[in-house]
Amino acid sequence: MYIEEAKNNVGKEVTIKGWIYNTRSSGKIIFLLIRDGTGIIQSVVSKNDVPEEIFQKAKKLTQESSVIVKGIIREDKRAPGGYELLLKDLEIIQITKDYPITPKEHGVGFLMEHRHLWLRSKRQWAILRIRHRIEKSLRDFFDNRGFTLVDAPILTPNACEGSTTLFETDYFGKPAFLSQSGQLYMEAAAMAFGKVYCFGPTFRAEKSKTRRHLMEFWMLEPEIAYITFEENMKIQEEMITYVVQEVLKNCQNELSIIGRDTTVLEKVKPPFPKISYKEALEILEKHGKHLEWGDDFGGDEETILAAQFDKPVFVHNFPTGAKAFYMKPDPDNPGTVLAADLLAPEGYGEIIGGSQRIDDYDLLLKRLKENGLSEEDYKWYLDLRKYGSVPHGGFGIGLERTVAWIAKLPHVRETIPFPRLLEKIYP
Ligand code: NSS
Repeated sequence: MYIEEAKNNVGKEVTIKGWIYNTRSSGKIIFLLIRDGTGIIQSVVSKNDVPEEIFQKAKKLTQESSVIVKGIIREDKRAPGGYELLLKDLEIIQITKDYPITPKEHGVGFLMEHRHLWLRSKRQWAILRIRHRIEKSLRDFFDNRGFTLVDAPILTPNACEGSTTLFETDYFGKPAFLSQSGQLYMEAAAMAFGKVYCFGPTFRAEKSKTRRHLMEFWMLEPEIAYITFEENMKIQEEMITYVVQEVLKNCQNELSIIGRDTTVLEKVKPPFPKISYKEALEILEKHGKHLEWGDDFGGDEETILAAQFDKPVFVHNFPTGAKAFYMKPDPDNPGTVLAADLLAPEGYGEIIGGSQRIDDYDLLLKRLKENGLSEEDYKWYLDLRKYGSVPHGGFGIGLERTVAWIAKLPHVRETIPFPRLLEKIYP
């Protein structure tokens, strides 16, 4: 049996294969907290109820020793989780000595060095289960709407999001780069399949050490032929609402383990507020942050903007110069592009970046050149504007930032099993 199935096994004798999370003894009774990956259950070893040999074995158990136990499940409101195992038999697989992570407090640096073990802790378990639910609900959202999953390459010949954050590698004597985004490939795929998405790791050599930046992060990127800018934002609204609802429905245990107050999440329903970049500058000015037209927002600015609303907020119509080469100019607002970022509430900031793409060949070529990119490198991408070009758009949602917000974590490093941070690649 897996521990999560305890409620269906009350009164039955079961076998649990797992590890000792913690032990506590009061003379004639030993309490073992056993975890098996699906949950934690308290197991009671009573000197009066088991052979002396089993009681002596139980006494030897240490944190993270691996065991197979047999016993009877009973309901007990006082036990953590509401169920308890009355131990009958115990097989020791390994006695663990000197497990480095003890129930006392450890610094984050130490825990990160032991990330391979830290994953076993209750809080990390809960966070990564929430991550899993978010990934699953994101996929389900698009699968249920007739999107085709198209995998983008990881090794790429050119940049999508600016050349300053590229990780370069050698590809048979020529430079190649780890993908910053699958977008350009999704634009090709959208012309073949209509509605597509990719979901994979992306890489950015960000020279910044912030609570929002990873060098390797996961991004889901939908791309849709014939979509309008308004429709693009509407899908994002529906997607975020769906994901939050799914987490609330399926992760109550995990949310309570990490102590997440869910009242804010319950408010996440459409419509989301929308402000223009210009309005955003005015809000920032009121909060003592002066930005010039064209300046990009940093973490501090996003935090201020996001904190003004109790739902995610779209910031749209950014100045052309502040954004990527492929974004379509807004004919109604010269000098700006049809791009929107979605900022998460509670001060989290940007979790989605999206836009309408340039569909005109000549304009795209001009923008490439203005951005110092070579026509030769982007020949295939330009082809898409030569053969049946249509209005289209899409967005990218950063998984780790979304997990950080939904789980209300202070830093993205706990949202991914093995984070790649500035100059840190161990374990
Ligand atoms: O650079 S983005 O704003 N946009 C793109 O990459 C587009 N090509 C997406 C598209 O339209 N298909 O990145 C999108 C999101 C951003 O909102 C963050 O949530 C996340 O990707 N992101 C990051 N997360 C963690 N660490 C880093 N360094 C990072 N950079 C972006």
